[in-house]
Amino acid sequence: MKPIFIKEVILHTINVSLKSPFTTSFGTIQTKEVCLVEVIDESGLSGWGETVTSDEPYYNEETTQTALYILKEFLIPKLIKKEISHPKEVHQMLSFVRRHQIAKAAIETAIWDVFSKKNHKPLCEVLGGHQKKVAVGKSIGIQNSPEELVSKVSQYVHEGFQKIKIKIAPGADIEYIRKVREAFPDINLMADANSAYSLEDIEHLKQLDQYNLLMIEQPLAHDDIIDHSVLQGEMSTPICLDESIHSYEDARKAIELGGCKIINIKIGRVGGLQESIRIHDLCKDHNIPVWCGGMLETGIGRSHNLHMTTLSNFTIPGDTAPSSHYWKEDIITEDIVMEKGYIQVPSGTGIGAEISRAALQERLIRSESVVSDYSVHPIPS
Ligand code: OSB
Ligand code: MG
Repeated sequence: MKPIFIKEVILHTINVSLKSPFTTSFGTIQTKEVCLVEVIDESGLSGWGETVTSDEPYYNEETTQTALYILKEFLIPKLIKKEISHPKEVHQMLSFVRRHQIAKAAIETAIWDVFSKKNHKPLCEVLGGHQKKVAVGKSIGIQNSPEELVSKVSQYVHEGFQKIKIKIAPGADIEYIRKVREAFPDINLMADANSAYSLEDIEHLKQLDQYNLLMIEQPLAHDDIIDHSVLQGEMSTPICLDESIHSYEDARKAIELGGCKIINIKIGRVGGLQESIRIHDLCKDHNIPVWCGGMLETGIGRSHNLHMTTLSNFTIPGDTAPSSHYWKEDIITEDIVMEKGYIQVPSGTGIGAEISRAALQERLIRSESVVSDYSVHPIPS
């Protein structure tokens, strides 16, 4: 396949607003800044990625501003003006920077997009995926009452979503799940705690076992694997890890320790598509199903998620609802559409989604172009 040579990188910082606030155990999101990364190859083709950060370091330690800083000062100087023979090399090239996975993923995914376009292939084909359509689930933020939650669930079940994920936290958990399960005895239902509990809550959490949940996502600390393995020993509901998994190595250790039975793969959280593929393959070898988590992305990030989800071990519906379900306006020209709970993977080259320059302009805070590998910092060769 043809290599690419990065001539320019443009960082477009935009502002996006949610249709309605999204509440998790760490807070409420209403608007956020996102940095769209445009990588331009010497032939003039553009590839797109996005920072799947929020404005505050509450889900993990990165924010949109830290990602921008790391991109400008370290990651772009390392990659610009270089020939890249395959995007699978990029993660390794960026390993001189410790962590900052979301910043790394933003540019790595843009490189996968431009590379696929240059080679006239849809991204899923370059990734090795075969599924033509992906099953879609919906993540619902914490609601004011169990009744409001049941009405939201009802709406999404009727729209055809194949899995319903409910955010829980102390005070908004057992009763909320019980009411939803009573109203919908047979749906694929799961809970996401975003680290709101500790091992002291074992007896409390065990009450969830009676509701036949597909899984409980990240009940304990964001940086824990060991306590999760203790909890898994006590609970029949499968534990899925989200926040704890930042790399292939984290996944390997979690599986070895029995800290989870399912893994949520987020491209941003693990530093890009190459690391996502490695985690996917590792899980497949260990009979650990995976699914694609969401980070309230725009249509760009959502498109990357769709292509990744075509890999064979993505057997559980992902949080891949069209971004138009969340944001007032998207920045891609054609809305992603869900039909009967599935989204067709775009067949065009790369991610198969086009940026709307008009929508981008409307939401733009600033665009910064980088054309040189100059940095005040020593960048290891
Ligand atoms: O834990 O999965 C999570 C959003 C922001 C931060 C963390 C999470 C989420 C979601 C969003 O659940 C789901 C989506 O994007 O559809
Ligand atoms: Mg989660």
